[in-house]
Amino acid sequence: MQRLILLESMQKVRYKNFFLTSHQPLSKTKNSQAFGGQIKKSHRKHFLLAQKKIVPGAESAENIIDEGLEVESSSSPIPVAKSKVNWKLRAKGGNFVDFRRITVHGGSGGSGCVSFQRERHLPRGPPNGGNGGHGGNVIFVADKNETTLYSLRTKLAAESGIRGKGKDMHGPNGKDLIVKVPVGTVLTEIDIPKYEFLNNIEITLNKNKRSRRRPKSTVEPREIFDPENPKDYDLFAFGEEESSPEIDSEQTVGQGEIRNIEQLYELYTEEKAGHEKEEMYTFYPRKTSSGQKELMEHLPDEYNVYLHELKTQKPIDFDFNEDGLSLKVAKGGLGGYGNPHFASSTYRSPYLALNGLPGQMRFLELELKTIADVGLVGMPNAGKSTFISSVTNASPKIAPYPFTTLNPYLGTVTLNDSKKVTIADIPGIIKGAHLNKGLGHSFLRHIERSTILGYLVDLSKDEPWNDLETLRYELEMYLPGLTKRPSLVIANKADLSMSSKRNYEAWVKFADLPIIPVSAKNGLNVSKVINTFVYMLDSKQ
Ligand SMILES: Nc1nc2c(ncn2[C@@H]2O[C@H](COP(=O)(O)OP(=O)(O)OP(=O)(O)O)[C@@H](O)[C@H]2O)c(=O)[nH]1
Ligand SMILES: [Mg+2]
Repeated sequence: MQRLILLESMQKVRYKNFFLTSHQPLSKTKNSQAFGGQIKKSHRKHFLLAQKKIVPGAESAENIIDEGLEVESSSSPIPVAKSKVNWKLRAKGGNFVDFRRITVHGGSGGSGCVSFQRERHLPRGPPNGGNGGHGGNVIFVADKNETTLYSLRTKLAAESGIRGKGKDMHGPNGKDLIVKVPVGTVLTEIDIPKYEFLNNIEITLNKNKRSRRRPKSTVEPREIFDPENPKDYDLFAFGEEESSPEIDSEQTVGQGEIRNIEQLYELYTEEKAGHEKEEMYTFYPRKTSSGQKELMEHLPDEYNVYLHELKTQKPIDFDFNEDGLSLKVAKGGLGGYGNPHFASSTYRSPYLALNGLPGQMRFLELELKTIADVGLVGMPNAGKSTFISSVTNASPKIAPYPFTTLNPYLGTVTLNDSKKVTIADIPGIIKGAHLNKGLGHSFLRHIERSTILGYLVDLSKDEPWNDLETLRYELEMYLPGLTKRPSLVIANKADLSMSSKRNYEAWVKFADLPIIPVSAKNGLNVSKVINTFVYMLDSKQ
């Protein structure tokens, strides 16, 4: 709890920074008003607690904060950046999203047109209705420049095709919707969401407005109190049997009353199936001669193939594990044929055209699982971010409190022979992470796909091997067999105290994994770790 408050107060300080770098310099009182009076003494106190614990010259910081907010901003560990960057800092990783459920909808096809050529001296010309355009598809493409699923909309729909027009004017096709997703996104199709909470709610679907009224009770209320009738003592049981008879479900649906959303859906499709054939056609002017009925018997081949494909389609399960991979996730509906398509030697003036088909609708689950050669696994505050920023081009925030990093960061080390090793800084794992404690699952999913595991342990702690055991236990509980991957222990903060040295000497005697003592902060021994990673990667291939 206290940690949370600490983090919160740090956050507030960040906000202060933001406002202070904005155009008008705010006075102390104005500034606190800007947060609805949120920056109170209590917050400052918590901030100080954090400072006192970690920063040696905390007293001076206290004075500064008490004197005024303007001065405090300069003592803050966060660099004052341009407004755009500041905006990102304010969000504190809020823009990073690695799990989404979305709906995709292909565009509907445009309808075909019923039209005939009409000229001055040609009163009954040939049919010339244009075809409708096809609906656009929804296509997902893996893009290495994308890092989060944040910007994806919950409902994605491609453009619909335009209907055909007279004079053989075909409707244009709807544009495909291309959606960029980060590399490492795993896509799975899910069922139509079930609204189980609605089972307890009675839904009424009445086509007839009149039937919406409550049925009148057929029983006349008894006026006279009958001492021998026990029901007369219970006012609420009065007329109960007659006014609310039990309705069996079949009857309910028949009457237009339904109990839950599934029934509603079934009813809808049943109703639709009845008119399915007719609904696929446009008639003009609403006449169905026997000849037209014959035409309706056979759908065009293209339609049949399309409908068959839709019916036999398997649920999507796709991994965008490489840049540029693409997948069509929702098909656009076919455009309908215009009336010239139905003309034949026997039936020269067809008064019907095909409607466009609706686009495909799919419910998808997207999960972003970072792909890296090495995944750094460690307790909060062990120095993972310090390590990655000392060896790669990544620059995650480093601060002396737990859970500084809330999203994975990817860094790349380019070696002399232009080989590249990608390393992922994964947020801290705590005891019980496999039970989703401390946002465990959202962090653990990023470890799943690392080829090598680098356990980063704080060597200056008492019995640091316990941390390693906790980490391994959590990984194994999350995904059995995960710890069997090639692994290495990076014993960090070896510079910190004599206890680090003692711990290391004791640990190597019984350790079952290679341990490399490093000081990430001072960049000592880190190249040794990278070389070991390269060796492990090479021997795995
Ligand atoms: N003395 C010393 N301090 C270190 C070393 N490595 C990291 N630190 C300090 O340890 C603190 C935490 O470092 P981070 O890199 O933010 O730790 P983290 O593991 O990324 O922490 P979370 O993101 O919260 O999980 C910082 O104050 C670092 O300066 C080291 O080798 N020696
Ligand atoms: Mg970190």
